[in-house]
Amino acid sequence: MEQTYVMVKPDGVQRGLVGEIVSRIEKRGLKIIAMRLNVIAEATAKEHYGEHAERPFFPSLIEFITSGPSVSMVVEGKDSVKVMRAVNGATNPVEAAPGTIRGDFALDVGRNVVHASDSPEAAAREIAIHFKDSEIAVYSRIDEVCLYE
Ligand code: DAT
Ligand code: MG
Repeated sequence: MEQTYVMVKPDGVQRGLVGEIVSRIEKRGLKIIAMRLNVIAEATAKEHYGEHAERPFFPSLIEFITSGPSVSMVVEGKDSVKVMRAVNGATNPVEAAPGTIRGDFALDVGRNVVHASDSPEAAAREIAIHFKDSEIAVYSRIDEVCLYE
């Protein structure tokens, strides 16, 4: 089973969307195997978004992502990287399809509510940035016999 890193960004927390977003992940059949609410440290945010360090929006992205509490998760399931990107919708919410989190709850690319890793390699890197091994729970969900063929 594949793992991915998911974040409800500070705008999602402030707007009371944590439950809605967690619910969508759970109902899809994906399993939450780690979860934490905290204010991400600046150095952690810069490491997380390292690939964007040279982009003009990088300073405002770091300021925003560290501006208040966010919820970090490790999510596991079949093709979870691809599935979570689809659940989140397009980066620019204007382009995000209705039914996706961004397509239902966001309008501005700089306030797009959620993050999910864009590849299995990025997922492994991001999970290691945000969680220790001991914070990740290995367990079966009782509905897995119905979810998977
Ligand atoms: P994603 O979050 O879909 O993986 P990304 O990795 O390209 O998208 O960018 C990371 C975040 O940076 C994105 O969620 C919002 C912000 N961002 C991206 N492009 C931006 C832009 N042109 N202007 C402002 N913020 C932007
Ligand atoms: Mg990205």
